[in-house]
Amino acid sequence: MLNKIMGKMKNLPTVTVIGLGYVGFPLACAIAKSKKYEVYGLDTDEKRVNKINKRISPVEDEQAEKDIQNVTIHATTEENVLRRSKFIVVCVPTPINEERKPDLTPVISAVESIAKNLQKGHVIILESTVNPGVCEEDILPILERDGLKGGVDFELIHCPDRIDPGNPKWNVYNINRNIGGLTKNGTYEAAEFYRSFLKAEVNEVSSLKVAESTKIVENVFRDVNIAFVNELAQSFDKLGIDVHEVIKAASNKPFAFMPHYPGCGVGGHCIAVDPYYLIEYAEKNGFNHQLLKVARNVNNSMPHYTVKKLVDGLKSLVINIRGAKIGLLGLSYKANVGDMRESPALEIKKELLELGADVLCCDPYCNGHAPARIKDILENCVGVILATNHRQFIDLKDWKNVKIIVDGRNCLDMSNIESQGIVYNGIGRGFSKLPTGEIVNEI
Ligand code: SAJ
Repeated sequence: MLNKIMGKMKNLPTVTVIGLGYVGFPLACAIAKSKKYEVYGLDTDEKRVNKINKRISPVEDEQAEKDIQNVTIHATTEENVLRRSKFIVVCVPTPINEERKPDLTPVISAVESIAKNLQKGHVIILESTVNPGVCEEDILPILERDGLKGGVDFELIHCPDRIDPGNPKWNVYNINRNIGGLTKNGTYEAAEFYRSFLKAEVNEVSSLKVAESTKIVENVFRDVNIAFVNELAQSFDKLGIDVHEVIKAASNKPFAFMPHYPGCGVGGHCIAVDPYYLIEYAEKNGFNHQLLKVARNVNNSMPHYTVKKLVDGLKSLVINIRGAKIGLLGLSYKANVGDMRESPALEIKKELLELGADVLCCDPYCNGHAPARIKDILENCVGVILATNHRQFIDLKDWKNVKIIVDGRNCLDMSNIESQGIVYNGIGRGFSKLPTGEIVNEI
């Protein structure tokens, strides 16, 4: 109570976070927890706003769910709150459209709201992941439309988010940040703002483009390395070498090797999306990112590769996929979260249905979309594809009536499965050994 009164008496600087999702909401909590700012949250989703004002977290985030109990965030749909904010932080999605082209609509809409309420002294910070050039070529012209000058009347900053949903160790407080802006002084002022509520290092870089490029490079690095092991898995499937064991062995090299793991595909709103932002911008500036495109194609081919393993495995058991009951374990894009954006499991489900399979989906984190229980699948399905390595699936032992399993995340106990006379196929391991021990080699 005293803090509240003191806060009012101290006339704290005001911060507005635009976009109260898995990036913006934990950030707003962290800023509010410092008790150095009056924090507003601006979102177009009324339900989300009402939840926050009732101290309910709108996202699955352990730290934020705790924080919201002890901090005050004034959530609103009213844009005029921007007028009285010193700092405005934009944390809206940067998706791709049907043609896999960048879609800046949410960013532009947030920037238009700011432009309508722009004041001298505003520090405007974009956290959303964008390709280099977006701040200066897409955002700045909108903000300067009515005569105020960036770097003079207001600051434009980029501080890319690094939230890793579901990560128990790394959160908004302890993940290092990079920050760049139109001017050196503006970058310093924004960096000091972040340092006032974070424990992590805040590294000032020399420009907006360098800041925009760091996050894209981090995520493209991951996509290319995943594509490398996905291609390796397809090669080692032919060679009968367990790629999972090879990667684990290579990981004991104490330097110059960073393990990534093959799987049924790459999902999520970061790794599966960010490369397209750089590919598109580079192309517009005369460079063709061949490697990035090949990596995207390899990763996008993995859902089909996974379904083909099931179809070939069923064939070797003289079972036709048409009409067969097939269990799909997992719909979300990664373990222990309920986010299905760009999830490879959705591609797998679509192809199974197109092949005429009778598909039962089970995902404890997306049960509105995947109502089947694990036991329904084990008792009724002849084939199973595991697409997401949720904790509820990885220790499954008694597979009851299942005849073939395709382990899309190489996370199941292969020897236990084969000891039950079930055909096991991983991604780069397992090779569909029949109960007779013969390997089905047309895969
Ligand atoms: N995946 C693989 N093999 C791997 C790693 C991931 O197939 O070796 C798949 C996952 O199954 C998933 C997709 O790739 O479908 C993305 O997985 P992810 O672990 O990269 O998770 P994301 O998308 O939540 O990525 C976030 C990113 N964080 C930010 O953008 C701030 C990313 O930069 C992080 O590297 C990543 O978390 C992380 O390291 O966990």
